[in-house]
Amino acid sequence: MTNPWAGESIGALYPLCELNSELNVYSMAFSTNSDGLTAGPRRLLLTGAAGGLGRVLRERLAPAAGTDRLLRVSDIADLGAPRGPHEEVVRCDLADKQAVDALLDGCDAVVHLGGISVERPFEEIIEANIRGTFNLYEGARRHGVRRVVFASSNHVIGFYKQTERLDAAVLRRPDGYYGLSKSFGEDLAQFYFDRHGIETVSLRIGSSFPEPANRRMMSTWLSFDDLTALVEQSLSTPDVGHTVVYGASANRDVWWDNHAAAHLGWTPRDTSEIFRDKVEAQPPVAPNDPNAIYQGGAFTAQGPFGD
Ligand code: NAI
Ligand code: 15L
Repeated sequence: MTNPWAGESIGALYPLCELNSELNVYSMAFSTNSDGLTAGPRRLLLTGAAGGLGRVLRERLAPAAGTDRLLRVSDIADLGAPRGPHEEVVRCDLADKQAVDALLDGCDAVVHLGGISVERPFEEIIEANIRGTFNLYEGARRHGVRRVVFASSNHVIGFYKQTERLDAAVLRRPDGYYGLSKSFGEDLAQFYFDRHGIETVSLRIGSSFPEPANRRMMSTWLSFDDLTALVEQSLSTPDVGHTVVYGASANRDVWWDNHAAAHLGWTPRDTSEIFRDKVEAQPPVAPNDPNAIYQGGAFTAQGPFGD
């Protein structure tokens, strides 16, 4: 029995959640059809599907032909027509609570990439990222969605120095309004697990682009293949509760320790080393440049806006 999204046990995508009051944790139970597959609708929602990572995952998370799985892709931007019978396209502003409620209807799991992905004035961040992620979890609660993979960011810990080594338990030190919104998203994830049993894997993504653009990204780079494997493991691993994992490839000078997320069984395969000569041909970065000091790099020095 394979999961068309992950090649792993399909059961993890369609859990029925039961509260174990003695342990005060939610445990997962699975119901199966006569064909051995898990019952219930089989629909994965991908938000932010028009963005850089959304375009990658739209293709890579597409269900295999011949299955009855569906991928529902959504964005505030145009996504074009559905790419086949396995795909549904829903244009939706995450800040619109009613629209987001309808967006979650019938979904089993969500990969939540949608929102503003850079530092911007708080008024913009609040709508797409704070209200938007709240609307997403409310929709998930109302429609019985059991699993969210949340695109958090390294900017929740951006004010740590590059000389420090961090695990998932460190105090968050957001480096701007954007980082604060991702920090709020992680808190929402924890709350909706503790209160409602909705499981989340929060991915503190480093820099996921075709290649690292600068020296800082030699540490933070996450290849698209490693990202895809991380998302697949996050969807299919049972009993994740709220797991926080850093998303970086197996780079030489990685700053992050993922021992607390070992249960995801994710091991990055790629490394930024193959780009070192190209990146180091760039002019050197001054020692007092935030890009050389802080894990969040230039984000630590952006804003405030409009003063
Ligand atoms: P992106 O900016 O290319 O894509 C974000 C998408 O969200 C866009 O298509 C945009 O139209 C959509 N969006 C914005 N506001 C929206 C709203 N109100 N309603 C619905 N959709 C809205 O960003 P990218 O690079 O694809 O990143 C995806 C996610 O991963 C983002 O949440 C970002 O914060 C996070 N992330 C990405 C990293 C990277 O290196 N690419 C690093 C860390 C986090
Ligand atoms: C992020 O969170 C952003 O979404 C992305 O555009 C990059 O800036 C990345 O972090 C980074 O830190 O390199």
